[in-house]
Amino acid sequence: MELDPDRLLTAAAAFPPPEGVHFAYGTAGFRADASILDCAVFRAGIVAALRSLHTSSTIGLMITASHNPIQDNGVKIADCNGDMLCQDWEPFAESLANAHNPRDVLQVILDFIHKGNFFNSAASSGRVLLGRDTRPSGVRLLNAARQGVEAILGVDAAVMGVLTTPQLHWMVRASNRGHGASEQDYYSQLSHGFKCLLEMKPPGKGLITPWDGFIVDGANGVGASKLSRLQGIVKDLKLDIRNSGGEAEGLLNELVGADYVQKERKFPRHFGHLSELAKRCASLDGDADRIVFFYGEQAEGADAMNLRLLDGDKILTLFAMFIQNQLQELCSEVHEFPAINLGVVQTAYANGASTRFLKENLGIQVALTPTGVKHLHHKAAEFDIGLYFEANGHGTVLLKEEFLQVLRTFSPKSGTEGSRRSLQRLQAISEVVNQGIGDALSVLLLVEVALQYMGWSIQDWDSIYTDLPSRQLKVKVQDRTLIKTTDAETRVTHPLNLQAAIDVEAGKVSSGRAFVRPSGTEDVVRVYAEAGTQEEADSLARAVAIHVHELAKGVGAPP
Ligand code: 16G
Ligand code: MG
Repeated sequence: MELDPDRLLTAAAAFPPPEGVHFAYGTAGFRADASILDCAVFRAGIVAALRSLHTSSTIGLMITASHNPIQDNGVKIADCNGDMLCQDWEPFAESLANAHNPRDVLQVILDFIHKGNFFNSAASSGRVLLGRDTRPSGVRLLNAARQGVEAILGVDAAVMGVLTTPQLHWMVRASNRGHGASEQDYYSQLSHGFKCLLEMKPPGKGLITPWDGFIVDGANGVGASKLSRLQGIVKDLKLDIRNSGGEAEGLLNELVGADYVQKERKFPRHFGHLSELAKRCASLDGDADRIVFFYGEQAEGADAMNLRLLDGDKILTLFAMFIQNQLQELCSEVHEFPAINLGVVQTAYANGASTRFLKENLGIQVALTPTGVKHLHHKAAEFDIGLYFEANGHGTVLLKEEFLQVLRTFSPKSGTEGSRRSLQRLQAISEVVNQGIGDALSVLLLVEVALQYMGWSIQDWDSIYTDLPSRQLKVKVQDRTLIKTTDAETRVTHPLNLQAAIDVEAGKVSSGRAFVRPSGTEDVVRVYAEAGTQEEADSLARAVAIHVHELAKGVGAPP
């Protein structure tokens, strides 16, 4: 590769940094009020271009602020496998975003190259796919990203337009594997896998409950229109899409979307009719990389409806059961099939009831990682089939390339027609899931399939286990980075004595469990508690929050 300093300096001069702002590379890139983001996005374009040269492959750059309000925006980079930017590059991206002027930008790049992070053998040409969600600031910021990419000699910026985040990740992955990588190819692959799975349903399955489709909250974001395109292709899926971003429907992420439903436990706007709410409902987030499911249940002795939430833990459990069933059918009859390592990955936020169910009822190994999709994704990639979900609804299924190869080439010598079908079903599953990143559209299809195979209504699915009552609180402290954790954030090592205090509090309630961690997206310490009853979970969370406030220099009144 060859750097053209003049080209870079001239391009960088058009994107001066905003005064007094420090950009931190958060869990998934840079995010801020859209009015101050041009410089950071331009420079993220440079990072994506260099990454493309370094890996000799196509890279993606997405303009979105996910579930944040409409006036915010952000930028995320998709790496060559369609997953998130390799973590070794995050400090570089952050230093570049915070360089004071064009000369410093050049210097940060040269330092990075000289430190050996950049091979001399890097390619001389590269390509970055650019996508954006529906935010009004997206057009301007995508242009800034394009200029950043083009500031690096030899790298092309391909503007893919309005996409969901997972669609862009999918395109990067497909393109680097030499597969068709257009938006149409995405719909074709997902719908093909879905159709095959429905066709291969064992006899008698899927007829127990009438399949009424889903009422879907599109969060007034990009997911709504993409889902409606998917629906045009997938004939067997009935969807009633609301909050699709029309003028009369409201603003992106305002009182709608997966984050709102999961955190507030409230119905999104335009889900008001009591008679409908017993039906299957789903909610996407603003860039459609998360989904949660829900339905309404008549509250005892009241007119109101309670919201019953089926979060990432429930989706994970459903998928684990569905995939395990396929494997069991296959392995019980096709004896020569190699042993398969199936595992699931959760974070400490996973409800204890889900973890227990997965381990004890299904006998599946459960790994825990710190919060943040990148951690879960990498852990899940270690299994032949690895499933991961955060409770907030972000997750997917990963099938190792070697395992897929076995599926493609294996020809069973024993077993029934049904067990052979399991092989094909696993292959079809790999078409429906997005192996780059969690994808609301793909998860919706797989949930429909899994429910039909199980013959379950949403209420049946909900009842596989009962969540332990939980409570989350936030504590404001002087410096949240002083809180240090270990064991996938389940234990605190600093401040000293805090863990001992948490242990004592957890021991005072039935089935008590609590942990604290500094947030990666907000200036607070988060407290999570669960226990046998809601009162106990509430009191445990409060007691732990008070200890955090005392031992970690809380700001303001104790919680
Ligand atoms: C980000 C993460 C999400 C995580 C959340 C935690 C990605 C794509 N998103 O939204 O996975 O659950 O941060 O936020 O990684 P917190 O650190 O403020 O609790
Ligand atoms: Mg999102």
